[in-house]
Amino acid sequence: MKIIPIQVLEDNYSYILIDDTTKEAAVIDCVDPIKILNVVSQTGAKLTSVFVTHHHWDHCGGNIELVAKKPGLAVSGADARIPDINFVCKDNEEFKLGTLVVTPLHTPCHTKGHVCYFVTDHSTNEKAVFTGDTLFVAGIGKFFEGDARDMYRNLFHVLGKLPDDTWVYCGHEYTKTNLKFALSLEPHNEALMAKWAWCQDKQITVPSTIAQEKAYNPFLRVNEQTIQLITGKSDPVEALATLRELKNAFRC
Ligand code: GBP
Ligand code: ZN
Repeated sequence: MKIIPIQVLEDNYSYILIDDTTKEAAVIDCVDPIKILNVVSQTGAKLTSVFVTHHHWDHCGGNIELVAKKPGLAVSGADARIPDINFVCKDNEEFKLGTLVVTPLHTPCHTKGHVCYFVTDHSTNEKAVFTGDTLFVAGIGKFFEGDARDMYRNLFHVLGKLPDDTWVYCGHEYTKTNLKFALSLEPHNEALMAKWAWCQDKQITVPSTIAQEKAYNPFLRVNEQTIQLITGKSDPVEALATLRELKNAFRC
């Protein structure tokens, strides 16, 4: 599979996902259809689908214009607030993009209808997950329509169960500010220091991997003693709630 990150708006990511075998393509989160169609046309692939992570306009505000330009697109998601949605995907119910296998993972919390898309290429054994505003590099999304218990499930029972070598493609470029917050909590975490040094001259910091996120993302480390001590919470769900509040208040 081929994945092309496209920077849109101030700090959003859209992605083009291409099945090398059939040249079928999907766009993950479309807010700037002109930009998307330009990139797709340069690849020679055929755009057949839109995978929407959640209903916020910066992730699907381009749907209507895109579908008007390319009638017949399959628009997948799990929230009736998504413009032009025509395929409501069920949790864990696989579908295909060409030869790629796509597993929608329901991850309610940032919004009630949030979906992450786990994609497997069985011809190369590559795996990728598009995490929208649920999991960022070194951070997570705000809890607009859920609570810490919901996010704990998303992080530890859903995304954290994916293979360690799954590539993580998130919905915003927030890496540097997320790492600053993480370093304020765990200044001696080696994986964190290494990621901080690595990202300094990078404009695009995706993808990471599930293994990397487990090593430096504080929200995935609420079962570690360091994070429990700093939050003063030995219950990981409570620690997660406290971390979210600390991040909301954090100014770098
Ligand atoms: C900052 O503090 O650096 N740029 C700001 C944060 C995702 S976008 C902006 C912010 O709040 N971003 C959201 C988030 O989850 N951030 C994680 C974090 O700060 O740790 N959005 O555009 C946001 O989801 C939106 C759109 C929100 C429509 C509500 C509606 Br309704
Ligand atoms: Zn959002």
